[in-house]
Amino acid sequence: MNILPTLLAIVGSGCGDASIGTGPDPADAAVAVDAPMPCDGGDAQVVNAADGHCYMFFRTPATWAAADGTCKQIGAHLATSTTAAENDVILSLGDAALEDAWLGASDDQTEGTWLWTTGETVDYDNWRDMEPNDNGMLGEDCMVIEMDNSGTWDDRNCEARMFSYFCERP
Ligand SMILES: [Ca+2]
Ligand SMILES: [Ca+2]
Ligand SMILES: [Ca+2]
Repeated sequence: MNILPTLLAIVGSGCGDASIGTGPDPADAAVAVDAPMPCDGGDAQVVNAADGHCYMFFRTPATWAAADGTCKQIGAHLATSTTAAENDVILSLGDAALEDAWLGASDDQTEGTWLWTTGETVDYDNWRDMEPNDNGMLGEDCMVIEMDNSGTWDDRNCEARMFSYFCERP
């Protein structure tokens, strides 16, 4: 169920859809040079109608650093959730059965100071009660969105467990 059905445009969950219209016609190719990159990475995708950002959901679990690297390889970054509306868009793309997924924020540099990897400030926040808590001997410096808990956030150890993740491309 989409939370914001009128704001979202699901653009498909597979690759190589011939209906997208990126055929080899030379005239089309000339027009496509300056066109934005198609929103077609990962296992599922959504375009935020509010700003055109493309979000891609990767189901295969990875460490936070590996997920960050995968996003960068495709010209994206781990998703940054800077408004409640954006958090809903990201949540709508996820899978509650997978529980948690990485977002692109960390307090690895300075404990307790959360930074988005893009340099955006963490003004809007959606931490669950009592989080972030830097739990455990090794601490917790990487952010997940709780897909099974209305999209609240928690800090998790960046390497002890692997999670699914969201990439975002402006
Ligand atoms: Ca964002
Ligand atoms: Ca921490
Ligand atoms: Ca925590």
